Parts: sequence; structure tokens; C-alpha cells
Amino acid sequence: MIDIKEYGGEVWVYLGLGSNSGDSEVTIRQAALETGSFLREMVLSSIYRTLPRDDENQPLFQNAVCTGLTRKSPLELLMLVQAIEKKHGRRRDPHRPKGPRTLDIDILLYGNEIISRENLVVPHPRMTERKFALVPMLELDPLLKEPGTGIFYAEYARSLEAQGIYYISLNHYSTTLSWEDRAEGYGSKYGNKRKQ
Ligand code: PH2
Ligand code: MG
Ligand code: MG
Repeated sequence: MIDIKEYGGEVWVYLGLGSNSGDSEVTIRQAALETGSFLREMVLSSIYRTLPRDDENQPLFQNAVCTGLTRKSPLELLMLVQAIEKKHGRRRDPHRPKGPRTLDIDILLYGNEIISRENLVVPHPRMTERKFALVPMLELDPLLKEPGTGIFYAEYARSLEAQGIYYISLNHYSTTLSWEDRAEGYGSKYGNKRKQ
């Protein structure tokens, strides 16, 4: 099968964006626009509100995924996304590696390549257990498969438990119903707890 995604020496990449400090939505939209300088035909998914994972005692996140075509090498791409993180004032508490951040950009996929270096592992090693990465990514391409295994990412997403992923981009919707109210409709264990 011809992989049109690598046509012309360009590679499709998927970047995960996350923020839970400052004006997260503005930061994510701005950061995605900036990736447009090295991602041709950049497309940004909807932005989702998501319950924090790993380090759970921190504000809600906003997460999205962007994709596009690049000629940059994986390590060049890493440096470019780190420069965007830095530009948005990324500060991290060294004692809380998974704590609050103004902007986190992770390389989820670099074409079909499997990369394992000290500072860069692709596909992102935890993406198959994180709906905050899978759901926005699958919005951009529901048929994406895991490099190497060929397993559909949709299959991983389907088998995961509810993780509190809330769609928020429909602005008219948010004015009539707060996300907390909709969270109850989602049927997650968090809905009622957060209402009081
Ligand atoms: N990032 C983390 C840890 N936990 N939780 C959510 N919901 N979204 C994130 O982007 C996130 C997280 C470490 O990078
Ligand atoms: Mg991350
Ligand atoms: Mg990161």
C-alpha cells in the first residue's frame, strides 16, 4: 500500500497540547498556530476539558492535538516544540513533574516511525492509556494505527474506562450549560462529586 502520508519526503506528525495554568484555550490556539511555521496544512482538533491524571490534585486541563506535514527530523521537531513551550512561559515545579503547566507539547506520532532515544520516545509511551491524547487525535483521523503493532488507536480508546473528557468547543452550548452539568450527563463517577 502506498503511504500517501510520506509523499514527497514529508511526514505526518501528531502533537499533543495540554495546559492547566493561565488562559489555557488562548495558549493552545496560539501554540498550534505557531506550529504552522513547520507543519504544513496544520489542523487543530477541538479543545477538550479533561480531568487531571497521574497527579490528580491540580486544576482541570485543556487538551487538544494538532497534526501536519513536516520535513523536520524528530529531534529538530522536539527542539521546535520545546521553543514554543518556553515562549509561553513554561514553568514547572521540579518536585511535581506532572503538575500544573502553562503549556506542554508532546510528540505523539512521527509518521510510522518508532523512535527510542534518551530524550525522545515516539509513539508517546503513555498515549495508549490517556484519553486526553487519544480522543482529540482520533477526531483528526479515526483510522490511525499504532506503528509496529498495527493496532487501531480507536481500539485502545474504546477499551479504556471513562476518564472525564469533556468536549467544550461548542461555545453556544457552554453558555446554556456549564461543563459541570454536562459532566453529569457523561455518567462518570466525578459528575456528582464536583457539583457541590
Ligand atoms: N499531562 C500530564 C499529566 N496529567 N492530565 C490531563 N488531563 N492532561 C494532560 O495533558 C496531562 C495530565 C503530564 O504531561
Ligand atoms: Mg505530557
Ligand atoms: Mg511533555
